[in-house]
Amino acid sequence: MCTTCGCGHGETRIEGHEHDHHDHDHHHDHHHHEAHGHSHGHGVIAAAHAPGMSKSRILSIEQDILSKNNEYAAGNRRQFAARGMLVLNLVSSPGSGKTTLLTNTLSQLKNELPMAVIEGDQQTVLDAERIRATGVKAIQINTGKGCHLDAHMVGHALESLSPEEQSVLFIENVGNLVCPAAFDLGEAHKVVILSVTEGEDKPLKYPDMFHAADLMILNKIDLLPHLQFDVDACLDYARRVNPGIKILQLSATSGEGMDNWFAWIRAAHGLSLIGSQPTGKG
Ligand SMILES: Nc1nc2c(ncn2[C@@H]2O[C@H](COP(=O)(O)OP(=O)(O)OP(=O)(O)O)[C@@H](O)[C@H]2O)c(=O)[nH]1
Ligand SMILES: [Mg+2]
Ligand SMILES: [Zn+2]
Ligand SMILES: [Zn+2]
Repeated sequence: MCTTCGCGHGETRIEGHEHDHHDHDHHHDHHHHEAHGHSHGHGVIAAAHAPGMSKSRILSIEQDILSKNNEYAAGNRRQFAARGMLVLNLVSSPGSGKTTLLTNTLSQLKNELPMAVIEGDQQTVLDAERIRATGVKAIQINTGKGCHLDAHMVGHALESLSPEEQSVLFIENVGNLVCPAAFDLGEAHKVVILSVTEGEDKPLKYPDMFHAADLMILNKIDLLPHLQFDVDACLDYARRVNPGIKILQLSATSGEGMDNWFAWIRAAHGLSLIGSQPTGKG
């Protein structure tokens, strides 16, 4: 169940993770770093948009879903901080080039930084297989009818993935420029990828996502000579929605501009290491 679009939920499958995922409410309060063998589903409420339900009832269900998600996200974030990990949540519409960007990034940086990937799609393990082909470990979450990853799914994926201390964890969200904006996964930054084939107006049409992101990657710039895409207007729209957004232009296939992205990752990783320095409390 998605609070944003009201789409289905409750069919989540995580590679190597044996939970039942039937739709039912569950109130367990487990910590995701502890193994747990309970059986529960990930669908919080199956029929929030049932006909006849009052607006205030729907609103309270939505608030409940988001506040539960925020609790799980806070737990993930504590775990990431304790392990000195940099976690990036990659969000975009389908096909903007998230997996291509990741495979090229992993190939370039794997001898320099420990890295791991959580892949989110409705169906298939294709993207996780593309990632694993680089030699970097990855785990696939399939959301079924769900339209975004949530913090609870990510917590369970972490149990199977067990990323290294001080690693960079990339989370590729389900391709969707709307719903993933509302769900904190515990990441340090949302990174929104927009490709030039999508049109320069997307930051204005889907402002929540561009508002939620700290970095925007304008991808597929190798195609600009073939398109009518106004780069300056696009950057202006993104900054209107989010004046603080950092923007990088690159091509994940030609490699142009990728060095700036690598530099951004190195800088963010350095900050997450500083954040995890012992405070003297033991
Ligand atoms: N020309 C060009 N094509 C690209 C670039 N980046 C990705 N592509 C192509 O865009 C298509 C989609 O790329 P993916 O990396 O699968 O996109 P994605 O965002 O992971 O897609 P979903 O996971 O399905 O949302 C593929 O055919 C890529 O080869 C780029 O910089 N330039
Ligand atoms: Mg992908
Ligand atoms: Zn949705
Ligand atoms: Zn659980």
